[in-house]
Amino acid sequence: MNRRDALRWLSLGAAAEGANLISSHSPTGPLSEAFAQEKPKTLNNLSPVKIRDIKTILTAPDRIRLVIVKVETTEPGLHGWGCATFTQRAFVVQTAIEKYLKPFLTGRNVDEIEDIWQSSYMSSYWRNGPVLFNAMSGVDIALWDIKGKRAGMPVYQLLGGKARSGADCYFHASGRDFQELEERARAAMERGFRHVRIQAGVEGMATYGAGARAGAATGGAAPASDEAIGPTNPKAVWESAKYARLVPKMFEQMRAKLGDDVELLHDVHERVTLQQGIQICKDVEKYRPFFIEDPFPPEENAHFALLRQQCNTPIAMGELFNTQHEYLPLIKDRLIDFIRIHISQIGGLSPARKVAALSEYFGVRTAWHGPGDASPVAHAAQLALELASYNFGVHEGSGFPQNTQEVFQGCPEVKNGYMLAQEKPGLGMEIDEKLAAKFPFPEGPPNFDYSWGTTRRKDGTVIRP
Ligand code: GCO
Ligand code: MG
Repeated sequence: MNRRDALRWLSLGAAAEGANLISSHSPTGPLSEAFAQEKPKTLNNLSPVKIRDIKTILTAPDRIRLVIVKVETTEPGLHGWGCATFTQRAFVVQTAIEKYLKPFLTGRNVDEIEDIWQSSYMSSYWRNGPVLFNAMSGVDIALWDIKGKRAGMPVYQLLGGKARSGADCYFHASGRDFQELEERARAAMERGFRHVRIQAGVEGMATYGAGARAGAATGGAAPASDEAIGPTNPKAVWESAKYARLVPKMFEQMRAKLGDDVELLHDVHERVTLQQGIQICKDVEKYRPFFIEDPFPPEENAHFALLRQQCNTPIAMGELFNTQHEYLPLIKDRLIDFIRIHISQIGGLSPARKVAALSEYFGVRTAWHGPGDASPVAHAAQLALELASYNFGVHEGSGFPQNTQEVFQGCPEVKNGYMLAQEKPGLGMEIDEKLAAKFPFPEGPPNFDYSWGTTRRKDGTVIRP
């Protein structure tokens, strides 16, 4: 091509671009036209797709209160699903979505995921926090679902494609005693799980994740009467010293019985003193746990540096984190090995993919929070990120109960201990809204799970969850 042809080609290109800018109808005047997006080739001549409506679906197919967001668009039949599940404060999240994000975002171009996240983040002036971030997450994940559908590919492809065929999952095994725990862990291994979380009950104590041993105080259940629980009338009782001495014995027994092939995980759930947190991590080191989770509460992040100096036990932390102020120091100073963030808690897939990328450079792997109060939509979004991230660690979850699978059609499948993505555009899921409505939130005061904030020490002091 000689110089004259090149110049003619360039001027033609510029003219076409100018014309293109004039033709697009972005919502607010000439400036935004200047920044009108270069439409992807496949969508030439199609007007930008806008957010037409944002709906919140509250459903509890298996008694866990889930908050789902549906973003409907101006393109007939095109919508996206997102997870905004903050199960302990579901109604507040619903209000944040319906009263604030919906009017703020209706009419926006669905392609502008990052700007929608940033402008929503700024829109409340005061920002950072579980309610607003969960609300933003519902919209954010739904927009990624829509972008995958518009692109005709699964979301993991948008994030860089598969770095592995499936996500290795960990199974929750719990027992009121070691015998019961061993049986359940063995059953999980026979189902193909290579990672098993072990939680055992403590005699007479309201134990996290293991139900109480026979004759124990109620394990975090709602108080019998509507008598308000306070420092002078503790019901669900927890004292950590006995538990801190039991954990190494549990690991010793399970390692001896289950062998060396299985990866053993445990969640301390921040229910111990700082010294006990360190001691537990030191005492179980010889049993080579896959990770010990939440030895300290987020309020004591500074203690991880002391722990790091004393033992090499892999540490997982983060399900209670809301902001980078909490997770950045632990990641950049290599004080944890697994980041356990609840992705809707920080605002969805957009911020989570940044955390995944950041963590890779500091040797931290992902183990996103994924219990029953993360909906299948959140699991599908996490899975997309896990398939496309080099620094994947493990996926929390072992499949979805029947009712949940019927409401959330296209739940990711778990086979031989691996969670597998749906090879469909977007997140590959559809929610049966009619069926979802048949599972309203469980009735009865106070209409949220009661165990948090009601478990106390014998002297009545309230414990951290
Ligand atoms: C986990 C968590 C959960 C939380 C629950 C709070 O590691 O899975 O600790 O069990 O306690 O999600 O609602
Ligand atoms: Mg946990």
